[in-house]
Amino acid sequence: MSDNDVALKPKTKVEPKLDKPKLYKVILVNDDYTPREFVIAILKIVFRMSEETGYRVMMTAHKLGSCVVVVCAKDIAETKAKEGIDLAKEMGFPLMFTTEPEE
Ligand code: TYC
Repeated sequence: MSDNDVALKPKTKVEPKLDKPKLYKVILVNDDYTPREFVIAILKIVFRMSEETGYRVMMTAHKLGSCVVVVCAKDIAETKAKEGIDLAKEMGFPLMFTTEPEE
């Protein structure tokens, strides 16, 4: 064995275990005042939904009290919820979106 035959320790790279960022639900909340067509329009504009999907989501919230619109990163969920609320407020409607972490 020559002097150069040194056993090299295998390099083990320690990857820090990063927690997966939590996903957030944007929830559409029913109310008695916002017109159905306006709710659908907001879902189309803010969440890029088709008329048909917007109708189904609106009707689900109308009948059950609320409906999950989308699940996404926290900052996007909060921005979209605020966009929807602000657009409705501009038109004088109390339409509400909330956000909450997915289980
Ligand atoms: N309930 C409203 C009405 O009858 C329509 C509506 C649906 C409003 C869903 C809000 O999230 C909502 N005009």
